Order: sequence, then C-alpha cells, then structure tokens
Amino acid sequence: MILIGRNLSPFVRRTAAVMNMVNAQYQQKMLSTADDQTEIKESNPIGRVPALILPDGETLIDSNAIIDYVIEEFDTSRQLLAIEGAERRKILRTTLLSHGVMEKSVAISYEQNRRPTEKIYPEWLMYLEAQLNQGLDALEKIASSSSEWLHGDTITLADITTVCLIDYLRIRMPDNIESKGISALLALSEKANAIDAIGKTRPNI
Ligand SMILES: N[C@@H](CCC(=O)N[C@@H](CS)C(=O)NCC(=O)O)C(=O)O
Repeated sequence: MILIGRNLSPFVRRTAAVMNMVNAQYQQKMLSTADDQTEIKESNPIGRVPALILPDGETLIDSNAIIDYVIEEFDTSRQLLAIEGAERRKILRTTLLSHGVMEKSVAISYEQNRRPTEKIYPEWLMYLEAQLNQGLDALEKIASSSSEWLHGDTITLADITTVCLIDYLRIRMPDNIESKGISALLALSEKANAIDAIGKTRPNI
C-alpha cells in the first residue's frame, strides 16, 4: 500500500501512526499540498492528503475512511476502536472532537500563511481560534479525568488522533502552546510518542 502525504499534516500522521500500530505494511510518498498538487490529484481529485493506494489500485481518500479500512482489515482484535456499543461511541466522539480541532488548526494556519497579509480577516481568525480553544478545553477535561489512556487501559484511536493534534500545534504555535492550559494533553503526547509506532511518525521540524 502507498500512503500519500507528509506527516507534517496531522491527518496523514494519524493515518501513518494507526497503520504502524496495527502492523499494516506500506510505503509513504511524502508529497506536499503546497508543491505537489498535480501528483496528489492523481489520487484525490480535490488535491488533499492523505490518500491510500491499495495493492489492486483502489484508492481511498480522507483519514477517517482510510483508518476505517485499516482497522477493519488489520486490527483484528479491535484494540484501537471497539467494534460496537458505548465504548465505541465514546472513542469516536473524542476522536472526532480532536479531528475537528485539527481542521480548525489547519484552517488557522492557512488563514495566516496562505493569504496576503492585507487579505487576512481578523474576525474570522478570532472565530477559528475560539473554536480551537473550546475544543482543546474539552479534550483537556477528558485527559485530566482519565487514568492510563483517554478511554481505558489501552491506547485507542482517540489517543492517537489527539496526540497528532497536540504535536501539530506544538509545531504551528510553539509560542503559545504552553499558555493554553493543556498540561494533561501535553503529558499524553509524551507518553504516546514513547511508543515507537507513534514516535517515529513525528515530523522532524
Ligand atoms: N478530512 C480530511 C482533511 C484532510 C486535509 O484537510 N488535509 C490537508 C493537509 S493538512 C490538505 O490536504 N490540504 C490541502 C487543501 O485542502 O487544499 C482528512 O481527515 O483526511
């Protein structure tokens, strides 16, 4: 299988980390959305990463759909996402909360870095930042009231997604990450990155 995209994208990184955790074998094409649009569009017509090309040529797009496939195919003991019931709903809720905050973080970065300064709309930026902060507060509450991992004694998709979000923020907002009051989330990131399958996906910036 070929994973398209660089781990600087938190969506690509969470996909790579899940694939490593379940021992799914893959190669990674480190394409960038800024520089490699033509090649990325061969896999995803709207030019977004990640995409996953399966051995028979079928191509999956969007980290959620790719992870859904990877878990179904390779996580036979369903360690990362319970197969049904309240446990599954809890893990999915936290996962999608982190995924939503990732989207807001990436939108903030695009607003700040991909527009000419005079075209940045400060009210919109403030709106996005409020969404980011509210999402982080909710995640911090979950992390500070959990024990081993966010949802139980074993690591799940919720932890992996949350850690990829936190590490992305460390890279994109290094100056104000400490002021966000997310000590439990920062500790979660340290702990998860000590697992080689996750730590080795950390982008070197
Ligand atoms: N919902 C998608 C979001 C993917 C996404 O927004 N990826 C960004 C990279 S961080 C991208 O490809 N941006 C380029 C663009 O939107 O044009 C997922 O979970 O995979």
